[in-house]
Amino acid sequence: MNVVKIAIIGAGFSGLGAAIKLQQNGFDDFVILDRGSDFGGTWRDNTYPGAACDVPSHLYSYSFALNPSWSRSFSQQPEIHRYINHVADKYDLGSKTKWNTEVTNTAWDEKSGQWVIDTSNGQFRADFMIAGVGPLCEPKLPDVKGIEGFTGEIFHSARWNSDYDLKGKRVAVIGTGASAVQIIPELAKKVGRLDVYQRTAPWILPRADRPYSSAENWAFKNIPGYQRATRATIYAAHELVSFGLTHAPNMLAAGKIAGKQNIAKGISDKKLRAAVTPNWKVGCKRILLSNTYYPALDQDNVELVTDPIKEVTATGIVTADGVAREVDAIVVATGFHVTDSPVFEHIIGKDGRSLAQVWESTGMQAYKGTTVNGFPNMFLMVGPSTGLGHTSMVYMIESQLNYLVDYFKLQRQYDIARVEVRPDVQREYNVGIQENLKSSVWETGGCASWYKDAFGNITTLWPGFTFNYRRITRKFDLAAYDTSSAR
Ligand code: N01
Repeated sequence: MNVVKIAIIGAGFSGLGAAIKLQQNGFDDFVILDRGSDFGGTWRDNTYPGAACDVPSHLYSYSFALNPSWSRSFSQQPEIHRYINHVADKYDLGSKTKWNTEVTNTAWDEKSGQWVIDTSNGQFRADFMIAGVGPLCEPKLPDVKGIEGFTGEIFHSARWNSDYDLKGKRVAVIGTGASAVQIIPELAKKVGRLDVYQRTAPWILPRADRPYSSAENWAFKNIPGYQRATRATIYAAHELVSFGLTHAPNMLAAGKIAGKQNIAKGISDKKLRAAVTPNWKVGCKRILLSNTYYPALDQDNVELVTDPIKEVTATGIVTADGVAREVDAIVVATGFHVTDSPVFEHIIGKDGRSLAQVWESTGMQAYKGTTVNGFPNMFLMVGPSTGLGHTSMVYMIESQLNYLVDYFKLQRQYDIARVEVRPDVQREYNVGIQENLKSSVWETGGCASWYKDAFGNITTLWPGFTFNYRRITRKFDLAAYDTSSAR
């Protein structure tokens, strides 16, 4: 039996960040549990061709571990993965991590005041549990008739099979979201034929990506404050744009014009231009960035299929118009279980009910995206209503880490054994979140998206400026919690 004070589940940006901050503040009795074999989380798992971040490198990194050597303004997956591992090495966190350790169940044990964590590598007990599993980690497969009977190669974008050579093959990509628009231009270069199955056209704006020159990297490294100033400028621009695109009509109109110009620039065929023009407001779903997606669709070996998929056969895909397209491989880029993640079924609270059961009737709810009534001593990283469409999640993660570390300082000071957010506080907080979302484009933009749950509520996104989230997480507000110090 492994007993620790704090168990951190997940070795991605959240889990690693939590470990570093705890360690820096003198909390060394923790373990990180991860099902993989190195750091990176989503940036380890998403190895599809073209994988890159839509947030500029200087902002999409820890404020306490700046990297002056980013090779591009928007980093690609291998570089972000290397960065995360470099940071983990710097803080020597490999030795605190149990690899290939899949968490299968976690349950609060009121008697011992501990979380009991079952893994593929034995059982752990911890006084506190930090769940940094990531909201976009459980691949979602499309509910399409016959898909299990396909005899060719088939895999999800987040489980890329790099052993399968797609060169010269007939390939279908299902989906046109953030992952697909990065994959499609890369596949179009090498496959024989590419069928792109679009259910809803996305808005795509130009991507201002470029390599950094050695002079710029020299300046980031050697000129005091230059990298921080660059980061602050990017942060401010993203805050304004993100708020504008989600709330201000003028910005929405400007976004639509820019999106249409991007289509006109990338596609020569009028019918194809019409087919990729969305019929919902910019920003309602995640805005995508690409300079290569539209030109790829315009290639002779690529076909955009807009008729709905009727079924998958052993050898291909049949659409509602009766056309059958035979393929060697299908890439499923259909996103993730976010509001219905199977992870929620394996977190069991004080009355024996899982997070999935508790949220079945209310949708995802937490206090400050972090603590949940009924689940004492548990902290969710990137929990409900903390996601973002247009700026860096690392900023939100660091805000949550402030909140967590402040809690552990209080815990040490007052010897707190049990902490549980009060139900009234959590309820009121979530009413406020929903109120703030009402005027946002995510509500009013006329689209369906993974931002919404089965009730049609947006329980994934933070509704305002991110500095407001930073403000409310600066200090751990003990008054919002029931606590006890007697073990
Ligand atoms: O997934 P998605 P994703 N038949 O859910 C379609 C982050 N991310 O992996 O729009 C046919 O966005 C679905 O169609 P529709 C980022 O936060 C970031 O692409 O629902 N199609 C949609 O086109 C992002 O938002 C980066 O009508 C079906 C697509 O599949 C999140 O991850 C890169 C279907 C799913 O799109 C998820 O992105 C990658 C069906 N049955 C990911 N079911 C960067 O930073 C679904 N679809 C760049």
